[in-house]
Amino acid sequence: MAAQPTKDDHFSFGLWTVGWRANDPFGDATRAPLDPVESVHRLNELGAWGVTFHDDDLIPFGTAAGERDKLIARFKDALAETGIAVPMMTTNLFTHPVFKDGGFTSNDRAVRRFALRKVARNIDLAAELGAQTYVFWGGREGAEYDGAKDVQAALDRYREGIDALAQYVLDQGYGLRFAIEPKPNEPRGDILLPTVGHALSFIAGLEHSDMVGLNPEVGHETMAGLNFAAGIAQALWAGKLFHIDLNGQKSIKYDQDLVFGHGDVTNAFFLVDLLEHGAPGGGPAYTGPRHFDYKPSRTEDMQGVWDSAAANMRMYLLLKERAAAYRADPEVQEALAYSGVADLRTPTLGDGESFGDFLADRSAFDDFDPEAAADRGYGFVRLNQLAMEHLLGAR
Ligand code: GLT
Ligand code: MN
Ligand code: MN
Repeated sequence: MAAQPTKDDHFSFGLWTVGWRANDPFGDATRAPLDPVESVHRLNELGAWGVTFHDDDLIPFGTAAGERDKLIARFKDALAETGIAVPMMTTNLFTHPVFKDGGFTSNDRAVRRFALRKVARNIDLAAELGAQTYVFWGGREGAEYDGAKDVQAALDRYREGIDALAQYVLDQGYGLRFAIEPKPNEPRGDILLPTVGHALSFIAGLEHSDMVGLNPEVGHETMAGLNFAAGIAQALWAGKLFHIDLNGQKSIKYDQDLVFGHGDVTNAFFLVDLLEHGAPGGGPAYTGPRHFDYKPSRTEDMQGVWDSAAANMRMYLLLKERAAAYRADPEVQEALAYSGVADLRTPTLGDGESFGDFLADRSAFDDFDPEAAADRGYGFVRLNQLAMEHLLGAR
């Protein structure tokens, strides 16, 4: 069976994942608070490579400066003792009631200025800890009522905030890139930049669009009824997959944040296949952190927390092993060829062929036999059955 995770696998976890106390809108917390220093040690023992966090995960909101320094110092000691990296950091602009109408896009300008300042302070810490990616998840950037939010003005303010912070990073000479995390709803009724596609369009209009990419989450795209692996393919194609939040989600419902692969396991298989190998016909693979953004279910005690953390990594490794077997199977290669999957990489016009040449090519139209071409079967079901057999360990 699959090897134990090692630091070479680049598995990372948010402090807020294992540290989630399992309070939900209907019930109180079921677990005691977890010291971030303990999380670093436990995750290290399990084979993780990195931890990520919001400012408030390490330094509770409102902590005085002296106490803040102490918390950072003892956290740094834990990092040094374990060799655990901090590849990504982010800001909490959603828990404190001041952000109830958002951070960058609150209708209250003073709140927007406070939010910007809170992010800038934590960006300084991210640079100090050597993070490469800074995530923006705008969970409160949205509305419940269509008349309550001028969406176009909100997008202007969102852009203004990201542009200003990108300029700050460049001026400070920090080596950070930004990654926007889409989500369609929850906690707001509707959230701005609800999907990968919306966020890609927004990024294209930014002043420093080259340093801004995506941090898509399995559950969030699934909540919108979208195919996560297909969204990731487009993000890779656009050169914008800067980071990824792996977890599990069963269909369109509340954000479940299950263990990776415990939702749509078929989509998770093709996702890992894509991340590890790139598209079957060629194209870029993913080289960034394999980051888990899950929540240990409310039913779990602390043993269940660490078991579920380990389960994320094991699911990834098992799927990676299965995907490698799928790719290496000669019958799969033959089925891929029969299906014409790699043929789609061939440009539709010939090399150097002008549109005039194309119009003059009788074989493209006048002499083309659509009835004969329509007779072709593509063999997609056979190909998918081979994938399922590999996924189930039947081959
Ligand atoms: C929050 C959210 C996640 C985001 C985190 C980053 S915070 O837990 O549910 O999806 O990735 O802000
Ligand atoms: Mn997430
Ligand atoms: Mn989620």
